[in-house]
Amino acid sequence: MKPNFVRSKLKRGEPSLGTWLNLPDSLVASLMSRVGFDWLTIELEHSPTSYETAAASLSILAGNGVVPLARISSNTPENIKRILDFGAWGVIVPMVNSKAEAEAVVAAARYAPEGARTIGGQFHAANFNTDAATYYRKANEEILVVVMAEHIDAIEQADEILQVPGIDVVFIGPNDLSKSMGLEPTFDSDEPRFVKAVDHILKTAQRHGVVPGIHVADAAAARKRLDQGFQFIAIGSEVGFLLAKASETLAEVGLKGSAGRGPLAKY
Ligand code: 3PY
Ligand code: MG
Repeated sequence: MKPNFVRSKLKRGEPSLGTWLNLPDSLVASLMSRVGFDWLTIELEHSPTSYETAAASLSILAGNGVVPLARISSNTPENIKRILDFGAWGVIVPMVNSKAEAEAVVAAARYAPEGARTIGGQFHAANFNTDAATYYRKANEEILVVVMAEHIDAIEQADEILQVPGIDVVFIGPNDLSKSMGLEPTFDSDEPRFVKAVDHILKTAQRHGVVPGIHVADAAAARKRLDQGFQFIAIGSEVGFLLAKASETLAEVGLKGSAGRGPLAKY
């Protein structure tokens, strides 16, 4: 069974960079798998991607040596089980705001005795280049379980949430987090309450031996978060990169036209 090298890196205390795949297209996954990111996350929360497209993309990523992850649409056993059975090497679960919700994530993502994931499927083992029996024996050591801290409730409950055994990474969603605090959605802010919330997750994660992660908008922000001690860092998305580069190129030419709209969102 192929080892999940991202999980190993993170457990050794090393950083790991990835990005988001929002487009429902396995060819895009194939192209992005050549860039050099350690991992790529198929977005299922806010994108139109179907399970069929996701499964094809997960297989391409695994085949090309990139760790295939997926963010599911909400924290249910069905969502977690299905994407892992379709071959994701890890699951990113949005809006985990309490200890009970974190326990539910682990129960769905890990086989007994750590959890209660049910047995079945073929693509999970195939994506790890192994047979089903080996997968069932070893999956708990390879699957990356990521809970998102993206609500003020999760900040307040962080100490309890991050004590739940079986969680590998806590990943901050800055946009939902700021919105839940009554602020404008943003990837970063100097607003003291936001800065304090991010710092609280970082310190609490480090205290409990959970890997701290965060979504950032660009390279400078990734550097800043790495320097602070974040390890699992997502930079924007493939759509963001596409729009940013296209806007920048057009702006550089400097002709006025329908494109005079300025740079588009980075996410
Ligand atoms: C957020 O910023 O809310 C996110 O979910 C980022 O992944
Ligand atoms: Mg979010």
